[in-house]
Order: sequence, then structure tokens, then C-alpha cells
Amino acid sequence: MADVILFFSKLQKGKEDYLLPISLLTIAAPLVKAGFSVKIIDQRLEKRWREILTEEIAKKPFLVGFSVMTGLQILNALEASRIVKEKSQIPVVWGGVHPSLLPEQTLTHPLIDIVIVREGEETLLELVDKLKNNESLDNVLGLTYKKNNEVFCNPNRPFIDLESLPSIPYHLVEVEKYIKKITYTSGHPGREIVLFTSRGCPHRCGFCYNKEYNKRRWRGETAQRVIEEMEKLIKDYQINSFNIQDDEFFVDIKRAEKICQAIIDKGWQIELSSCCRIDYVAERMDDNFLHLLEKAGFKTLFLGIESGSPRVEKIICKDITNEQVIKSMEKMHRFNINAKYTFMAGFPDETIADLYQTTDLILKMKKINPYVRIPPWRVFTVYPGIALYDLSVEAGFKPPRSLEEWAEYDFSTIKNPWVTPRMKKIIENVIYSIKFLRLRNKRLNNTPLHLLLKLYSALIDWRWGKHWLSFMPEKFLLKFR
Ligand code: B12
Ligand code: SF4
Repeated sequence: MADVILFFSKLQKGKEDYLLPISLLTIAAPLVKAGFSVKIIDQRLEKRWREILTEEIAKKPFLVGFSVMTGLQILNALEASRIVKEKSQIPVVWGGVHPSLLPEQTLTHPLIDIVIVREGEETLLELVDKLKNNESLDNVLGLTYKKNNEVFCNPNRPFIDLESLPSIPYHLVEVEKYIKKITYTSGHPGREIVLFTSRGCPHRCGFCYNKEYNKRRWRGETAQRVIEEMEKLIKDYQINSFNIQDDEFFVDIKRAEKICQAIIDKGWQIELSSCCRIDYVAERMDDNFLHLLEKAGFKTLFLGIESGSPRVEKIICKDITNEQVIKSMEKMHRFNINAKYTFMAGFPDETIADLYQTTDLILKMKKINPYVRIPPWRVFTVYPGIALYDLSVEAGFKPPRSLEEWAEYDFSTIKNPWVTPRMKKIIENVIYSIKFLRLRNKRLNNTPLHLLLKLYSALIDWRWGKHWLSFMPEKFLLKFR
């Protein structure tokens, strides 16, 4: 029997891209170290999850914990929580980004007993101890809970010293199922896994959870700890590609340098990818540093630009300039690291003129590097706790009032009330046509389609240059061809 059940619910309706449930593995680590047994159920992989959950509940664990992000994951976690509640008196505990940012609203739901706010490792261990010994929860930092139908919010727990955490108990899951055989890092065959080396971010982008969730505090593991973790994964699971999912890996440049140097010294032939800020490349990374990244195996860096309009950059507090974008591009162009420049649209107060400033910036970037990689734009979504939340409400966003409403919240379509039908068309047409800008890809040079695509790509360039993006009749012709 397991003392604690931890449940990772599905994020999407159909088939989904799944990564290791690190949130659950990391909170399981102190429990395992303290001698508690833990069972992880990943709904994404387990067709029989209902039966497994029911069997486990019958063994009377101390609690069942759920890791929850905003969106559909809530609905799936509610369905599983209902099974626990219908079949037992076992406490249902929710943790993760969504309940941490809205603990009281989350607890008004009758299926949830306890919310663990922010980092869960120490709080969960203390909670399990208290439940085991039938003690009061009054002094457990980081807990919000119900007692006699009244909600109590204990003070927050200070951020954890990452060095104090026990190593991740990978044996609790079937790691092989989470190893990507086509890597995200380079798109080539390999054995890739996710890796976290730090938490938080000191910056203040208005669309990001970080400012509220991590209070602009960045905490990094030491280079030595990171290398030990990688070594273990290489040895135990023959990993040769690491998809680093830190909020911002490069905050401590010296640490990043040490990690890269150690990889080179060890002679590992591995690939790496992560996010990185534009201003870091422009202002803090010299050619020696970029060369070191290349040598260590960095194949892809995701560089967030979001908008080409200085006015929008100000609204979203991105704190970068178009000059830094161009400067970082010129630098990256000299190295064999795939830079992917990401954009967003649909911010409150963004205008059509702002959107066209962004397309102009992209055209300028294409002049420097015709093969510049720009993934389809993302649409701004209002998440709990983000700095742009109040401005979004002022602009007409109706805040969901319950877990069910947050669950139905849809990030895949352009629904922000301030986005006019014309802006929506432009955004959709940019997202559609950016594929053709991207088709200027070296790999297509010798294909029979090449000439046709080159012609269409030139038409797209011309449209972008003329700001004629609200009407694209050929989109329908191509759709029905
Ligand atoms: C990997 C990842 C994904 C993966 C899924 C995760 C997986 N395992 O498969 C994929 C790629 C599928 C994904 C998708 C999306 N993601 Co995502 N994702 C992340 C990312 C980069 C890492 C998550 C992670 O594992 N962190 C590491 C662990 C250690 O941290 P943690 O999850 O916060 O867990 C700690 C605490 O929260 C707590 N905790 C967590 N769970 C539990 C459970 C219990 C019981 C307890 C006690 C404690 C606890 O303890 C943990 C350790 O301290 C985060 C950003 C980040 N760096 O964290 C964004 C992030 C979570 N994602 C985010 C978003 C917005 C999305 C998308 C909506 C994006 C989109 N537009 O499509 C989608 C869809 C999500 C959905 N709801 O359907 C937002 C969340 C915003 C929100 N309010 O929920 C984040 C914060 C990114 C951001 N900067 O805004 N994501
Ligand atoms: S978007 Fe990136 S840089 Fe901005 S606050 Fe979030 S993690 Fe930091």
C-alpha cells in the first residue's frame, strides 16, 4: 500500500505531448527520503486510471494530491477528486500554479480539502506527518485548508533552498515512457528528457505567472548539482538531449558558464535547449560565451520578443528594445545555435498599428537572416495572478468565478474581448502566413515545390510589407485545393 497518492491529470482533450511529471516527482522526494511510500498515477498514460485510483484509495493513504495548471487539467483533476470523495474520507490536496494563485477560490469547491501554496516539497512532508499523527494543521506554513467549512490561510513558506532537496525519485515512474525519441532540442532522433536547474525569474513580464508566483526571486541549483543530475540521467537512462524547462536558465551567467564548461570537460556528446532573454544575448553574452554554449551542445534557444511595438513592450513590461533584438540576431547568426524568436499578440490596448510594427520588425529580422525561425505567434491569455490581469478586466475580460469556469478557459482561440474582428483576422493571417515565411528553409531548396513556394513566400513578404494582412483570399483557395 502507498502512504500518499499523487495524481497528474490530462492537460488536453485528445492525444497530448507529455513530459515527466516533475512537479510530482520533486514533491515525492522528501516523502520517500522520510520513509513514506508514494504512488504516482499519470492519467495521460494510464487508461485504467479510475480502477487504479479506486484500488489505491481502498488501501487508505494519508492523502491524494493533485498537480494543477489553469485550464482543462482542472476538470480532469476534479473528476478524479470526485472519485476520492465518493469512495472515502481521505483528504484531497491540490497544489501547482493554479491553486497556488487562487487558493481561496479553489477551496470553495466542495471536492477539495487542502491547497498547498507554491513550492510543495517541505509543506507536503509536514502535512503528511501531521495527518499521520492526527495533529492540527494550524502552524503548517504554505497551507490553506478547510475546518468546519471555514477556510484558513496559513502564512506562506519561505522559498526552499534547492540544494537541500533530496534527489528526484525517478523510479516512481516508468521513465522510458517519457523519453522523447525525436528531440525537441534539434528535431533529430535521440533520447531526450526534461531538466530543471532553477526556479523563478527576476524579470516582470506582465503576461507571466512569475512576478506573483516567484516574487521575482530566482533560485538556481549549483553547477555541480546540475552536472551530477545530468550524469545520473545519462548513465541510468542513456539520455543525450536535455530540454531545460527553467523559467530563465541564464540569470546567473557564471553558473551557466560553469555548467557548459563541465559538459565540455566531461566530453559528453549531448544536445541542450532552453529559453533565454533577448537582452541577455544582446548585453551579457559575448562571442566567447556563445561559442561555449555551442560547444557544450546548445542547439536551440527560445528568445521571447513578443511585440515589435515599443508602446506594447512598455505595457507588457518586457524591458527589451528592438535594437537589442537586432543586436542579438546579429550575434546569434554567427553561431550554429538555432535561435527561435517567439511573439505574442492580443494584449489589452494593442492596436492594429502595433501589430504592423511587429510584422515590420520580423521583416527587418529576415533581412539579417532570411532563415530566421519564428514559430506561430501565441495569443495573450489572461491567467490568474499575472500583472496584466487588472488591465485585462478593465478592458472587458470577465474573470472566471469558479474552478469549472477556469477549466473551460480556452487558450487556443482569440477570444479576448478587446481584440476587434479586424485585429483577429490580422492575427490569424499572420499566424497562417508565417508558415510561408518559414518555408524559406534551406532544406527545401532542392524540392520540386521550391519555385512555387518561393513565389508564394515573395507574395507574403510583399503583403507584410504593405500591411495588407486583414484579407487573404488565397488562404481559402489553398485550403480547398
Ligand atoms: C513543462 C510545462 C508544461 C508541459 C506540461 C507539464 C508536464 N509535466 O507534462 C506542457 C508543455 C504540456 C505545458 C502546457 C501548457 N502550459 Co505549461 N509549463 C510547463 C513549465 C515550463 C514547467 C512545469 C514544471 O514541471 N515545473 C517544475 C515544477 C518543480 O514546478 P511546479 O510545477 O510549479 O511544481 C511545484 C509547485 O507548484 C508545487 N506543486 C505542483 N503540483 C503539486 C501538487 C501537490 C499535491 C503539491 C502538494 C504541490 C504541488 O510543488 C512543486 C515543487 O515545488 C511551467 C513553467 C515552470 N518553469 O514551472 C509552465 C507553466 C506551468 N505552463 C503554463 C501554461 C500557461 C501552459 C499552457 C496553457 C500554454 C499554452 N498556452 O498552451 C499549456 C496548457 C496547460 C493546460 N492547462 O492545459 C503556465 C501556467 C499558468 C497557470 N496559471 O497555470 C506556466 C507557469 C508557464 C508560464 N510562464 O506562464 N506546460
Ligand atoms: S516571460 Fe520569461 S523573462 Fe519574463 S518574467 Fe516570465 S520567465 Fe521571466
